[in-house]
Amino acid sequence: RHKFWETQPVGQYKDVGDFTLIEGPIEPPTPLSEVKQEPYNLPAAYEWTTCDMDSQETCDEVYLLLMNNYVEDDENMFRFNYSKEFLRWALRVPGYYRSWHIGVRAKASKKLVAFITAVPARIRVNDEVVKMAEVNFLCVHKKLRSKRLAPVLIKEVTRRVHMENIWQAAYTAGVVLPTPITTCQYWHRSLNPKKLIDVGFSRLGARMTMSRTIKLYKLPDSTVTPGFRKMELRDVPAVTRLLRNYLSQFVVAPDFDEHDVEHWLIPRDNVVDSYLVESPENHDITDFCSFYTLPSSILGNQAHSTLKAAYSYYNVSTKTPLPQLMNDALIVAKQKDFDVFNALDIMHNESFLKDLKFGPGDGQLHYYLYNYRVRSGMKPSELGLVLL
Ligand code: NHW
Ligand code: EN5
Repeated sequence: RHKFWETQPVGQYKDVGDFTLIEGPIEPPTPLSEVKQEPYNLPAAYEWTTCDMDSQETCDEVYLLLMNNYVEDDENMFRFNYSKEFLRWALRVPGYYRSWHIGVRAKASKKLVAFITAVPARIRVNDEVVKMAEVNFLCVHKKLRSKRLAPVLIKEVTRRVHMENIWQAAYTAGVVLPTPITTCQYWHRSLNPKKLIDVGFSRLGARMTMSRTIKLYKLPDSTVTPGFRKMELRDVPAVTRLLRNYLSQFVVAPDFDEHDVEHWLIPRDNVVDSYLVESPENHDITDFCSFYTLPSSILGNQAHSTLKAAYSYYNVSTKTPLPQLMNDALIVAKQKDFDVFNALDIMHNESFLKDLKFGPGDGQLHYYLYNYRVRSGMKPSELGLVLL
């Protein structure tokens, strides 16, 4: 069934529900001297390239490859359109390796035709903090599909990760592969229902008119929680403490230090937004919420070309009830002109999804680990990790 994945150190279907298998690496690291020194072979017309995301020109090429060839929904109505600034943020992370930003070019035209990336991360699985690679942005040009190029890209990124003495990875996909550690559901909260319906992202409910629908999704003009404000650089120590403490309860979660928090959570225009609640009494930072900006191209609509979507990122509540905190996040997202607010059913998100009028989407997101086994039957609510 999976000619490539059957050969890889990932949980295999035959192992699902086998509780005798213990948690941890599937295979041990090999000595670095035994890691293949040369890149894997590509079909003769193609060559490897390392993509320097500091270069405006390379960043433009990557942006265009993804804009035209990256992930679509199951009916090919929308395609992710990660911005250049977003790609820079996602790829130039603390301790990143330029060699992990891998492209494939046509030798003749030098055109970029495929891409895959990894960035380093410390991920905790139960009691172990494991150095991993987070793999993302795997993309093969539409004209080169089904030629088994993806396994070559995956083997090459694996080789380059091994060269840095890292032996595990985390990744997500909308497709089922051997074998998910858990499967999450996408939920959507309409902010601009008229546009969502016009472009086919959502439908008018039964016995609903447009004006009743607009009224249903109306939000207050301003946030309601006293002390709710944008996160600033001076908040990094407090937010790190809040987040580390919160994430400690999940089975799989990132092990963020202050450098990570500064990179991943300091607000960046049109990339990531973070808000917190500072107690008006004692100035304690008690709650935190964040979302990232990921527009989608609307394929073949006359009136609209982009759908502006916010994706729930990391949220922590200790004083403000999570539904109230997230309602404030919806209010700022609406102020910033987002059309929809998306969230997965991970962490404690289920506690606000229904109350805040999110509805389940038609997409799922499967989470995977490479060369690491975890107890099977993990629930999405036990997951504390968001990948972009
Ligand atoms: S998921 C988004 C992936 N990208 C897209 O969906 C973009 C649009 N599609 C494409 O560009 C987020 C192509 O369809 C792709 C496949 C390139 C997806 N993950 O070349 P062939 C990520 O980026 C397997 C993993 O003929 P293609 C995460 C498939 O099962 N494997 O197909 C990426 C089959 O293998 P099998 C995937 O359609 C994580 C083989 O590829 C996959 O022309 C990567 C077919 O290859 C997917 N999303 O190209 C893994 N989609 O065994 C990282 C298909 O079933 C692992 N396949 O025969 C860790 C590495 C690091 C380890 C470090 C220790
Ligand atoms: C990982 N880094 O399918 C990325 N999105 O539900 C790779 N559906 O937007 C993995 N089909 O349900 C990506 N509207 C996997 C996801 C790929 C993209 C995808 C889904 C997630 C999505 C929308 C549009 C469907 C269009 C037709 C959807 C319904 C919204 C409705 C709003 C009102 C309340 C009920 C729900």
